[in-house]
Amino acid sequence: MLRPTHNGDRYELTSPTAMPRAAGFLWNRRMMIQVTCRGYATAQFMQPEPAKYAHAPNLEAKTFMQPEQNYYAHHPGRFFYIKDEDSGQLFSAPYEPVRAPVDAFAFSVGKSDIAWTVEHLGVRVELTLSLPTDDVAELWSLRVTDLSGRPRRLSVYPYFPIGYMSWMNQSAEYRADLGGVVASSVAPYQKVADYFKQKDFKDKTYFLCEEAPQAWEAQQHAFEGEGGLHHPSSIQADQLSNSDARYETPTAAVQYHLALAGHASHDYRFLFGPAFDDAEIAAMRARYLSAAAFDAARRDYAAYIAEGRGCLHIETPDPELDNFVNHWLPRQVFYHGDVNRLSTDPQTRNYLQDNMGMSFIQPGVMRAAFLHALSQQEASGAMPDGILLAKGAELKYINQVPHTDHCVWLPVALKVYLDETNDYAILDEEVVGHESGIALTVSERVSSAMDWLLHARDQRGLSYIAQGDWCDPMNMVGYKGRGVSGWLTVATAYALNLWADICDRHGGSASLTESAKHFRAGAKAVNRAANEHLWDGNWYARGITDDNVAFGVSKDVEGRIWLNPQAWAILGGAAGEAQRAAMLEQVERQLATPYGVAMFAPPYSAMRDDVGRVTQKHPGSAENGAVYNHAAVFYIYSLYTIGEADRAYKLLRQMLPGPDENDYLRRGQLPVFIPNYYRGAWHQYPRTAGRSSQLFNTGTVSWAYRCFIEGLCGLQGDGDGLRIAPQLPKEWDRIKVTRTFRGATFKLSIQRSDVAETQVWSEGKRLTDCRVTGIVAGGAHALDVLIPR
Ligand code: CEZ
Repeated sequence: MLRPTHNGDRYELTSPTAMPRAAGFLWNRRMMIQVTCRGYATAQFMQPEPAKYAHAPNLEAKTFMQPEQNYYAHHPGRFFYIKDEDSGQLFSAPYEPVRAPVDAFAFSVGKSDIAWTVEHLGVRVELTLSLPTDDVAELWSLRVTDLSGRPRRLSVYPYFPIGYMSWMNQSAEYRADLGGVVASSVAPYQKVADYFKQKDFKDKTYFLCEEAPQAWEAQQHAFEGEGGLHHPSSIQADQLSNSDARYETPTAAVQYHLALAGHASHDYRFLFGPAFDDAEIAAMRARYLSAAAFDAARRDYAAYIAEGRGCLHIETPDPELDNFVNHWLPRQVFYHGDVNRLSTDPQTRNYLQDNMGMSFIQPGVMRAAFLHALSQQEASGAMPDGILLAKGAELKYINQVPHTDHCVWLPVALKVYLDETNDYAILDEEVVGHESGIALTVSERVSSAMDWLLHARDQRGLSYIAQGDWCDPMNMVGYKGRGVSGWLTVATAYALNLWADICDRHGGSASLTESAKHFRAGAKAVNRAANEHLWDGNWYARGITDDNVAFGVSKDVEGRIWLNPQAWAILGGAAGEAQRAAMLEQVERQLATPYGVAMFAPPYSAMRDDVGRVTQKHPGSAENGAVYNHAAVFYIYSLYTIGEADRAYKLLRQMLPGPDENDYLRRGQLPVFIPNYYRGAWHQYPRTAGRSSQLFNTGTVSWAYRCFIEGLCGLQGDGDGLRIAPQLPKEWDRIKVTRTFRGATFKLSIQRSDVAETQVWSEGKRLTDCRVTGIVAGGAHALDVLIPR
């Protein structure tokens, strides 16, 4: 039902019904599209805010990308009906809207294209979707082949619904001069000022056909008639009716009469996308709509995706894991780092962590992003809620709600970058504040952010939460100005310690040495406060509300134990050994599920108005006690820092769907990305536990990649060297690893042996401290690593 193909470059699903929401996604710097195995699609492009060119049939709310999207018959999608003109039988590829039980089905997700092969009624339909690298458009190719061996008379109908474009003005017609259906609209607005903002919008949607069709429908109702999408009236007729849409819902459907000799094939190509005017549509046609241009675009786009190939290749006893780590995880890291989730105002913590992942792929991108983020630092040292990326961009949605954690992510992300590059010169770089015009060095700015964190604490020494921390919907713990975050408190200690280390390593100046002392002392004080006010006996509390009620504590019936404070108390050093042992045991006892570790438990069943809207989400979904992978990966990373190799690996593996079929079915997702969550509430709602959110936007991936590189394989940059300290799970005897690092290639064979401690051998010599130095770009190192049994 499910298998990797093409040496892991593709993943194939051979049923359209087993995992109906299984999807793949493609993106470039201007657009992204997610398509399900059954043909439903969600696409958006940047102008510069996210916009759509294929809409739902009703007025849609504008929102950020949501988890667990539902699909329904009229959901936007890309469909191809095939009618046998001799028998009158009908089916559609990939599967919707007809849902005929097809004879053969393969949904094949590649890194730079998505393809289907569907066979029914003695006909094979092959579809491929790819994107150009720099334009907004979908490139669709369709091949129809006879399998029966006899001459065939078919009708082929691509159907690309365009949906409800605008309540002000929408229409569509077939344009013989442009060679396809063109729908036009006016993006709705009411304020005069918006007219000037929107007047250059791409308000047209085109569906262009390389080969002119025999007939078409441009109006949704004319297409469907009384037959409905399963058996559209216009398809029941001999010929589509050549309709137009005049303030009626536009659609794009065309008809080809196709006579095929036995075993013969016919190829079609289509272009679908938004445009400003006819001239742009004509230009897109000229640029892309031919066999040669499709091929060129495909090669070009594959080269773009290959830029994200990552720095790690593993061969372990788990081939499914290898496939994910070698092929798909770096791709998802690259997506986040290269296009910032296609947002013009990414949340500061997302922006920093997404770029943190780029340290492993294109460190220059992380460097530039880090400087850019710092340029938006406020005079107080605080970081804003979001980082503006485009001219005229504004803080939207959650970025209008004050969160207090954004400074924490500066040293966290910087540490990964410095380990990967040893580019300590970045600390002396001057960054001009975009509002103040004042130039300060990176180290001055990070120090002032750390001082802001130290300052934003109450008289007990605990960090204020305002209307949220890492947990966005935890908006009512501190909205009156007094509530504190347990997680942010221990995370502040982690950030301060990280920054103190960085200052020390950079060394040189007396002021940096002073800073290191100052922040280390600060971290100590913060940790002391955490232990005094937040330690609940076996774990740390999640926070203390405005009205001085500790929550996330043993007496809570819901929301009793949260993962984040435990993970970051390990990282930041608040937790001593005995505390860690107690926490780990409780996490296992209360938060473990077969699909990963839950973010907290038990989930809330009703509003707690001193915690906030997180408690109003459905129990087990999203932040209300799901296996929220971002939180899980913090914990996993923290386990690697204390040598808990087995616990860490178990949870890391659970983050990926599979490898057994039942697990795939339950998660409902292909192992080509990590979703932001799997449903939790394993005890309360076992039926839905494990279900994937299908949302591939998640801060998880940079950390997950880091866990594989620095944790499992133990290959972490360290000043001028590479430290080697693998942490294999006990069930593994040996692995092979190839890691590129600072331009050099390391090939390692890691195996268990009768040694008391890890030994690293290079060309017959044992390295004294398991650290390779003298690394030069282009160099090649072959290492034998022996680890204790
Ligand atoms: O957004 C993510 C954020 O992008 O939620 C994380 C947070 O750390 C990330 O920065 C945890 O809260 O507002 C909401 O209720 C949403 O659920 C968001 O919190 C959530 C999005 O669904 C994910 O894209």
